[in-house]
This record gives sequence, C-alpha cells and structure tokens, in this order.
Amino acid sequence: MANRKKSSGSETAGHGGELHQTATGQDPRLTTNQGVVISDDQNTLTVGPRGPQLLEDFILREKITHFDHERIPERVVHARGYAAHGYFQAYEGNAKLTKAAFLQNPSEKTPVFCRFSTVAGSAGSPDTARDVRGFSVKFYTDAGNYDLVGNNIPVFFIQDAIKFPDLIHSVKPEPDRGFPQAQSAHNTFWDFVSLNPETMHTLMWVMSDRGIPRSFRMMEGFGVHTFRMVNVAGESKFVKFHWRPRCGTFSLIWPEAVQVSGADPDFHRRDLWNSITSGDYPEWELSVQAFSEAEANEFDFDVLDPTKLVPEELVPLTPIGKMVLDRNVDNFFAETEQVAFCPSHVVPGIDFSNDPLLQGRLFSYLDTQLSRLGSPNFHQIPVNKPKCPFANFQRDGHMQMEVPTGHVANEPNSLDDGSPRECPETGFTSFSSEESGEKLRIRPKSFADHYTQARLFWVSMTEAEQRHIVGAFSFELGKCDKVKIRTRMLGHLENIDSDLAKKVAESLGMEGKADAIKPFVAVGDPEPSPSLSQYDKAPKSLRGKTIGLLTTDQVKSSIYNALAKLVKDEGAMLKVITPKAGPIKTDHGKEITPDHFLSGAPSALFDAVVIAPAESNVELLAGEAAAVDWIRDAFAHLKVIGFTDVSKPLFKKAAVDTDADEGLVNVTGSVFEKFTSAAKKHRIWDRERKVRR
Ligand code: HDD
Repeated sequence: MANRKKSSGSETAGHGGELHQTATGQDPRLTTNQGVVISDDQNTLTVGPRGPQLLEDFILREKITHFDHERIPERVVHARGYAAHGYFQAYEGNAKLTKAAFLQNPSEKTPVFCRFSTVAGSAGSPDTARDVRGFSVKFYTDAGNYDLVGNNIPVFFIQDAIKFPDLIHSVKPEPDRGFPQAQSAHNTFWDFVSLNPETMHTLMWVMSDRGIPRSFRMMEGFGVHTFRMVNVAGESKFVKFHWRPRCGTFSLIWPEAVQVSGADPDFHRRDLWNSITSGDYPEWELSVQAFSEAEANEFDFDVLDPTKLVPEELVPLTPIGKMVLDRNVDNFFAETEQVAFCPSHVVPGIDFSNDPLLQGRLFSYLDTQLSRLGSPNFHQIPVNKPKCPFANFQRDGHMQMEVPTGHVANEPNSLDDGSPRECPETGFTSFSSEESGEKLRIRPKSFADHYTQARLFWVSMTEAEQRHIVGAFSFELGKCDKVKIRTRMLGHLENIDSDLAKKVAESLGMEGKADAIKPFVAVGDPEPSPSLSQYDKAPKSLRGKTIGLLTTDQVKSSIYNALAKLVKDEGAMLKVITPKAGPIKTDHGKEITPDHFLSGAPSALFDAVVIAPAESNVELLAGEAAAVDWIRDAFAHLKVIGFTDVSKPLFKKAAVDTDADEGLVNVTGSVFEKFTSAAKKHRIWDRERKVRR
C-alpha cells in the first residue's frame, strides 16, 4: 500500500494520505489520461505559494479541458430518459410467423437494454410531466441488434414524417421566450394541433391518464407502426407490437403529478432504480397482433396510418415472450445517454411497412446520432455494440476504436480469402412486396378519418377516465391565451363527442363557442373497446406499489409489524415517514430508521397510506401543517387511507370524515384485511365527484 506523496512546494497538504486498494484489485493510483501517476490533485502548480499559475501544468489543463467538453448535445426529443439492462425470452418458437432467431428458442435469453423517456422536456425536466413516454428496447440478438423504438401510447400525432419538426417545435419551449419547459399547455402546441386534425386521436390519449404514468414499471409499450414479420418461406404478416407490464397499467392523477414533480422530480427513475436494486425486477409481456395484408384491406381504417390502432376485438393479442429488467446501469452517461436507438436496426425476420411516418424515422435516427454522438463509429460504444460478431469494410472516421487488420478494405476482393463476404442464405433480405405508382406528394384518402378512433377511445373509457380527459383538455386550453385556438379545439372535440365538447366548454366557461369544423369524412359511431381502458383491466393487486406509513416515535410495534408483513406478502414496498429524519423506536424499543421526513415526502408519493402515530405524539402532529396536508391530500388524491382511533384528531383538523367512504379503513388492533382489499382497487374513484367538481 503506497503513501501518496505530498507536493513538495505546497504549504497545505490538501487531502493526501493513505491510498486504498480498489475492490477490483486494480492499481489504485490516480493518473492522467496518459497514465502518468498524479502526486497532488488538490493544488495547481504555481510560482511560490501565492504566485501566478504556470501554463506548463499539464495536469490542471488536461483535467479542466476534459471537464469543459463533458457534455454532448441532448436528444432533440426524448432528452429526459432512464434505462436498465435485462433480458428477453420467447415463450415458444414462432417459426410460422417469423424467422427472427431471437423469437425461436424458449430456453435462450437475449440481452436487452431498455430506455424510457419523456418527449418534450430537457434532460433536467421532471419525470411526471404530462407527455407521451418513450419505450425503447435494444435486443442484442445473435443475428444483430434489433431496436424496437416505441411509445407508451399506441398511436402518433401525425401521419407523415415531414411534419415531425413542426410538431416538435410547437411543443418545445416557445422560441422567443424559451419557456414553458416540458409542457404542452401553451399556445404554439395547441395552435399546431388544432390546425392538424390528424392529431386528435393521439391528443385524446395524451390528455388521458396515459400521459401521467404512475411509474415506468406500470406502463404499456407499443411499436405504434404496422411492421412486418417474415418467415423462412418468405411469407409475411403485418404485426403491431404491444408490451404489457406485469404490475398492470396505472397512472397518477393530475394534482398528484404536479405535487410529485416538486417533491421528487426523479420519481420515475428512482422507482425503477429502487425496484431493480431491491430485486423486484420489472417485467413486461411482449405480444403481437398479426394479420395478413388481405385482412388489413378489409379494415375500415388504413393500417399504414400511424394515427390508427387495430382494436383488440378485431385482432387479438398473441403473447410471444417476456422482458425482465434486472440490472441497473453502471454509468448513466456511458450507457443511458450514449445508447443510440434506430428503428432501422432490424434483423432477418422483421421488416417495415410503407407507413410514411415509419419510413421517415428510418432516416432520422441514424442521422441524429451523428450530431449527438459525433461520429459514424457510435456503434463501437459498448452499449451500442452488437454482442454477435460483426465485420465489414467500413473504415476510419472520428473516434475509430478498433484496429482493423489486413491488406484490403474493399469487396469484392481476391487478395484476402479471410475477409468478410456476403451471405445470400442467411443475410437480411427485404420482403419483396410489389410497389408501383406515380411520383406525387399526396395524403391517401384512406388516411382521412381523424375522429372515429378518437371517439372510439372516448367511448371506451370509464367515467373516471372520461372525467380526467375533460380536466386535462380544460387545464391545457385554459393555459392558451388565444381564444381562436380554444374555439377551434372545441370544434374538433365536438366532432369527437358532443358530451366531451360540452363538458370542456363548460369548464372553460365557453359554452356554445365551438367553431364549426367539417370532418373530411363522416365520423363513425364505434362500439366501446374495453381493452383501451386502463382501469377496466387493471389487476386488483398491490404488486410493485408503495404504502406510506405516517407515524412517530413510540409507534405500536403491532401495527408496524403487521404492515411490514402485509407489504411483503403482497409484493409491495413500505416507506416510513416521521416528523424528523432521525431514527425512532417502537413501543417495544425496536429502532426504525425512517425513509423520509414529513416535509420532504408528501402523501402524493405513495399509492396508499396508513396514519398511525403514537397517542402521545398526536398533538405534536396536529400542529404540523405538513401532517394535516398529508391527510387532506391523500383524501383528495383518492387514496385508500388506513387510520387508528388515536389518529382521529388529525383527520378532524384536516376536515376529512373517517366514515367518508370505503377507502377510509380503521386499522386499530392491526387488522389490515379491509385496508388491503380496498388498496388493491388502487383508488376510490367515486370519491372524486365529491372532492373535485
Ligand atoms: Fe422518435 C427519439 C419514439 C416519431 C425522430 N423517438 C425517439 C425515442 C423514442 C422515439 C422512444 C427515444 C430513443 C432513446 O431512448 O434514445 N418517435 C418515436 C415514436 C414515433 C416517433 C414511437 C412515432 C411512432 N421520431 C419520430 C419521427 C421522427 C423522429 C417521425 C423524425 C422524422 N426520435 C427522432 C429523433 C430521436 C428520436 C430525432 C431523438 C434522439 C434519437 O432519435 O436518438 O431522431
């Protein structure tokens, strides 16, 4: 073990001292990037202790220069993201549908890297903004990398990639003032969407609870476009991809999302990190809707139009495998920031359709990596590198990390028998669809119905979900100060559903003000599709959820132990919140270190709550606004609340009636059965009408 030498000219010693062996047993000595061991990393080289600094100080210059260049451009969209490693495993062979190698062998695990993101906000924006969420998966298959770059919403705003820059410019901070950040609630966004009726279906989804997910682990994912799968015989089917979370799909409610963005801007990433660290690995099932081109021709919408979904009643889901995320990144920048997803990364057995949005994406992603990562060699960055062998004659470029050997860098060649060759048998071949037609710029007539599926979504929602959609449209349009945008939007809502339009108009105080907007084609009157509602199909379970216990020193150990057992049995997590951050003791003397202190953890952070202070501390809590708000908020956020008899004065102060509804459960005596069964319903939706008009 070496002693770090003190810098000879230094009057103060800095932080020199004993060096420790690293856990990996590597040489622990600090060096420059050239491997020169550094003797003093605390003090710059100067002339005399108080004199000028010397330009020759290469240690200072190297360190500062590297620091000055640490940032790369953030992603132009989806800048705020979080990722983890895991694996994908097929349930059984899928040879009839596709020759994709990673979908054939149920005993094989394909490594994956999965990144979730918001779209509009910058890298430092809050996780819980109302937005679409990205859901990107890189499969490191034996036949090359396959990227499924999807969203948590199955449809997209626009039908043609040429409109993407305008869509994104409209939702990003307004160009003159540079705000608002991570929000769609402003003039330029609503102006753009109200001038583009094709956005209506996706708007309905974003204004629904899908726009404010409870966690990444509780989000569905969709490939959005119609893709193709191709089998060995060259036969092809169209497919839509669906990821379904094992925990079920859940969302925040709006006032909660607003509070969480202040209390914990990292809410979603912390949740993912914590669940993986604790061994509760998030899991999704991958399904496809597979249909032939002939079947697609019978649908009353065009499957090449990315603003349309294929209802599950029309084509049911076929589960084909599962993804488990079981390892957090070692380094956020190296992996999460540098990962480069491209929809054009496909493997034999998976192919594209003529969806014009998809076709535009096939160009954009490769292109953006060149400016973001700075080099065509970005595939050599470890997180992007295929795990199967790869070899070709692409050479040189910025930051070439490999040292290619050999005399030739061209093919064909007759000089090097060992150099890579094409392989017609196993190489990627595009599905040979027959294409013909005139060259033109035109939107197909089959893309013209912008309202029927928006209406399908609306009529498929539960009453609570519909209420939230009305609330979101009202909030967002309320933030638009141009009346002409509001009246135009009300006109579109009228075309979707007159009840929806009426409720939003009422809420804005603009009854009867909707513009008359004539749809291009007659709006259909679809039957509800139950699979579109989150809450109709939500599992009645506490798996992956968090229970917050607000308590104090001298908490009854019987309550604490019963609750701890309950959350363990149900696969949930318990968080203890106390007025101060330091450890408390139960009435039996057991020490508990709280997870949060009260003013740092509003009840919005938890799925269900229990209020069980020691009797001697109730008065103390009743004098804390944060404790009173904790209960009031939990009630207003429709949570299930367990309470003890001794905590009743707190409820009185919060003006919350402990007999208000089935969501207020007395757990005195540590009886938690009723609490558990109520909490499994997630929220008390009926309460909403009382607390929010
Ligand atoms: Fe995109 C990033 C998803 C349309 C251009 N997109 C990006 C990411 C996701 C999506 C999840 C983040 C990837 C990551 O985690 O690194 N994008 C979608 C979906 C779309 C879509 C589901 C429609 C169905 N995107 C779309 C269009 C264009 C782009 C039409 C351009 C014509 N998207 C990009 C991009 C980004 C991107 C500019 C920014 C960073 C990146 O690619 O790597 O190229």
